[in-house]
Amino acid sequence: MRLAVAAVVAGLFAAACGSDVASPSVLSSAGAWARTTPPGATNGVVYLQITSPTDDAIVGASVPASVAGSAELHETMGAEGGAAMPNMPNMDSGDGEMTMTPVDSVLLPAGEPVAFEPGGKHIMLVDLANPLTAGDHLALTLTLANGTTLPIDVVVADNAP
Ligand SMILES: [Cu+2]
Repeated sequence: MRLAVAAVVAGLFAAACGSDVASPSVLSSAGAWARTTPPGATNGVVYLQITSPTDDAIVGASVPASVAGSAELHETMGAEGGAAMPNMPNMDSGDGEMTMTPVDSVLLPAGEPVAFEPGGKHIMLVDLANPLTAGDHLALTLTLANGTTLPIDVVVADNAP
C-alpha cells in the first residue's frame, strides 16, 4: 500500500516538473472545523483544507485523549459526482449513515489545496470523550509522509464557518 502511494506521488512530481506555477512555501491549513454532535454521539467529524508546498501525503491524524479515542482519515463513498443528482435513489445504507471507509493516506499534490469537506474526505473522531459543542476548540495533529506534523486548531460549529 505504501509502495503504491509512493509511486503515485512520484508520478505527480514528474508531471509537475517544468511547471512554473509558484507554490506556497509552507504547509498550511485553512477553515478547520468540526461539526457539533448531539449528546451520546460516539463519533465526530472534522473538515479542513490543506495545502502542501511539495508533493506529500497525510498519513495519520490524532487528537488528545480528552477529545476522542482516535482520529481516522475517511473517504465518503458513493457521494462523489452524481450522488447529488435529484433523481438519484436515496443512498441510505440502511443504518441511517453514509457509507465511508478509512484510508491509509491522502495525497497532497504540491501547491494544490486538498479539501476535507462534507460528502468527501473527512477526519473521523472515534469514541468521543464528550459531545462537541459549538464554540469549542480542539487540537488536531496531522502526520505527513515526510515525517513532519502539523498542529491545527479546530473550531466546533453547527455548519461550515
Ligand atoms: Cu467517517
